[in-house]
Amino acid sequence: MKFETAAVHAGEEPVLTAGGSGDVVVPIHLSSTFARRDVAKPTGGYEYSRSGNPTRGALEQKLAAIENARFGLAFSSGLAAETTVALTLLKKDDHVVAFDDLYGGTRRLFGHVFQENFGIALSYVDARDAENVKAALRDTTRLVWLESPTNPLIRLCDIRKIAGIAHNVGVPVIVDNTFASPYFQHPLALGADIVVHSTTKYINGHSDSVGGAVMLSDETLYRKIRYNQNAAGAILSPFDSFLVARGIKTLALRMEQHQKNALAIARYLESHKKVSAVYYPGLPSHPQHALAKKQMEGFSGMFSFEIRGGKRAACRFLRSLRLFSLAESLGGVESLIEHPATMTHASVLKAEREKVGVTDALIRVSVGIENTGDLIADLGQAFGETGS
Ligand code: P1T
Repeated sequence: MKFETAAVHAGEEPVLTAGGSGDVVVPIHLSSTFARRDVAKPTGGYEYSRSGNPTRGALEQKLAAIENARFGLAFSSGLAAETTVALTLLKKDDHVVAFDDLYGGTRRLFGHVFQENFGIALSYVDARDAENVKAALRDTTRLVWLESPTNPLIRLCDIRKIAGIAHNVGVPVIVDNTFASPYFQHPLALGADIVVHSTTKYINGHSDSVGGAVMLSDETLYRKIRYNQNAAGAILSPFDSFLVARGIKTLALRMEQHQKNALAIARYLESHKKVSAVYYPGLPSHPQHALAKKQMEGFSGMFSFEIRGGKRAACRFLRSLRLFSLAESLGGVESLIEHPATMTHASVLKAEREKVGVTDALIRVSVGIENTGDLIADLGQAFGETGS
């Protein structure tokens, strides 16, 4: 099955046999518990909705199908998915190598929770150069954590190369595929062991559900993560599972329009006198444009840019927009814009932020699926009001 077909049908084949109701859309099973006739025989394999729920199960099949994975798991948030993966793979005194440009919440989880509370050692490296990952590996390294493209600087790393380096010493590679979406990048096919997503973003796509996902093909590891998900209780509700399954059906269509708009707007900004830099992997000027073309099947709808005039100009510009909402999050049908230094990455220490390149002039854009001309007109009028 090709992507668009799996996105519509996986996990939702109508049951036409006796006892089935022929629903073409998975029902929302709200029951928190499931009755059984015999003590040792759960009905249909279901016991209690934290351990398993038919609506969540349908979504999990769809999640696996769109990442070409054997298994999928649906979590209550992206960070719940990340936490469960980390607590499955890490023990006290273990070491993690991570890309230095990551979502601020992921840095907070590793830096302030796993490092401070559980003695996990952390090395942040610029993974644009795979040799930096190699140099940071220790005998105690138990996982390599990557985003590609990264949040918020839209940097890429060579997933295949890094997976080769890490696997040489038996270390698994986890890729947060949120920015690319499963439509534009398949990290498992590039050698990654586990993919994580914030389904809050492109996968659900309508800014009306917070959720997370883990996709992988190793059965032993899947069973361990599933066990810990149930132990920790980090599950997606039946209603959210329905919403996410519905969102996935239009993922391919949405991603094409996100990309079309992002490319047009990135080109517009690149030639704007009030913009000093645009970071979008679809632009030939992006230093990793060649890697993007090799590793991704498209460039997605996320980019960031630096406005001339620093934080003052950034704030004035952001206040002047009418169509773009000034808000955290990304990947919804509506265009969102934000200031990473004071919003999504405020929990990262200023010195660390600036070392990576998240300046006060940086603005991050999640381009929606609206009309391209309307979006460019809104940016134009906001530039007009900056007066810088
Ligand atoms: O918000 P949550 O569903 O828990 O997902 C966390 C997360 C994980 N990974 C990436 C790459 C992310 O961007 C996020 C969440 N990011 C935002 C809310 C944001 O505006 O960047």
